[in-house]
Amino acid sequence: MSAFENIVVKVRADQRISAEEALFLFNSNDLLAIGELAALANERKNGKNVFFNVNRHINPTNICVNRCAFCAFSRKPGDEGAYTLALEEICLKAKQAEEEGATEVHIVGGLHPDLPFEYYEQVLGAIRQVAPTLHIKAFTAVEIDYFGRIAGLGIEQVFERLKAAGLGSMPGGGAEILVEEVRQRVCPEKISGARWLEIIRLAHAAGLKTNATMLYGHVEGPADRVAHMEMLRELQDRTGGFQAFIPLAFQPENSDLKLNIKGTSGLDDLKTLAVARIFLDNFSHIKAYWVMLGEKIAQVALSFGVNDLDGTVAEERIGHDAGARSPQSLSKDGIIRLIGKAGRIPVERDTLYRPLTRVP
Ligand code: V47
Ligand code: SF4
Repeated sequence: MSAFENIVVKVRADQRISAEEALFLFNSNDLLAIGELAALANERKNGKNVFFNVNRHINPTNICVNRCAFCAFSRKPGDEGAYTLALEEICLKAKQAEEEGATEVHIVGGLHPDLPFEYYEQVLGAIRQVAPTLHIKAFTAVEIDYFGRIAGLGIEQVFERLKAAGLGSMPGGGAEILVEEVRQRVCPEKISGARWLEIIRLAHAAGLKTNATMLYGHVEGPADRVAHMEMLRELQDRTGGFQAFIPLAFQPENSDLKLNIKGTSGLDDLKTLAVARIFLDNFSHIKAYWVMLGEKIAQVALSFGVNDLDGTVAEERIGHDAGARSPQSLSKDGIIRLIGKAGRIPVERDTLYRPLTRVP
């Protein structure tokens, strides 16, 4: 049997493929065969259902002590375009989101040099007060680690305090590529891959669900992507706390990596999503984040193992500061159309993947 046939046999039998086999798939250009296998793995878990939610992103500040080479969002204090939202502005955005039918706010921002930990507690508390029906998905593992350091608290205490203030779950950002040599090249000041995994383990232990992302299409190679996913698969075996895996296609404009790196290709985007679906057998959901992929690739991805299109998003900044050509938000009807035209069943979900039945 060929190496590929061996993989087909395993996937059909619902068996786990090895890291070497995932690497073999990355190095193959037989996109349709890989996609077919990923679609099989996905349909076994999710049938024809494709999830989305109605959400809004709020980025309280873009001021950040780090300078990740891929990031076009962050600013130093006093830089042109540097901002920090007042609590009232955050409340206004949350209230408006709730009125427009959102069920979730997604809150992430820079590592601000001066804001105290209490500011972040106040952000959560204020949103809970003005928009009590919203689920608050907030703060990457990178921010949680930072909060622990600025407040002089252990990570368990940070989670206790944030949960008490209204934190419902965490997004999957800050993972980038967990392999240390790659991290040293693209985000040397950021917490290590091992620390990212440790914070997420503690989040899961505190009862918080999280996602996991992978920033690809910069200086990493296929072996780094596989090593990254293998670390996630191992942690998921231990905790079961990950909900979705989200590959983030690198957007090169306005970042320090711009000069020598082009954006990802459609083939690479689809292959990465498909290999992820096949390799991460213990993740229920693979998300195509249309903001970075564009609507068209995100839609085609639904035939390559993907079962989640994220949400309406509203006011996305991180990808658009880096030149993403997608719109800043999609309407609920627009997402439903994208999914329906791909022959799939659109299912509006809440943050924890419970299907919602409500009058549109
Ligand atoms: O951690 C930064 C990435 C992430 C660029 O969990 C870039 O549901 C592409 O994590 N090109 C933040 N990506 C976004 C994120 C996310 C988004 C949507 C849903 C969820 C979820 C999480 O954005 C950062 C970093 O990896 N990023 N700069 C760039 N130029
Ligand atoms: Fe700061 Fe996050 Fe941008 Fe890195 S990716 S510079 S930590 S905002």
